[in-house]
Amino acid sequence: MKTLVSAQAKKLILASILAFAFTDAAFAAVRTVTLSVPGMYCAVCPITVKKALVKVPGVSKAVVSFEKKEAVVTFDDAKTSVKAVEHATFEAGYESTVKGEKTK
Ligand SMILES: [Cu+2]
Repeated sequence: MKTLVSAQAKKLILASILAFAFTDAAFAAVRTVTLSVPGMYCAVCPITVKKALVKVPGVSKAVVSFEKKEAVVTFDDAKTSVKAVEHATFEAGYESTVKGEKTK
């Protein structure tokens, strides 16, 4: 009886480890980077930058701050890259460089 309970417990532990691993894998590709966008000179600039960023396939979120002169971009690493995101702001007329990456 004792061994049966223990086997069930083991199964349960294994199941939760597997569930956790799958959840982690599903989110592993999502990255959030902060870009420095020094060329923004007025309140309309961040709107232009944001529009350019969300147009990139794979970008799910872009928060652009005129005050901080930076853009916080969340994207799917499997669909796009930091380079592509930087290029998007460049195409919109604003050069950007990666300042840092948020890690979970
Ligand atoms: Cu402007």
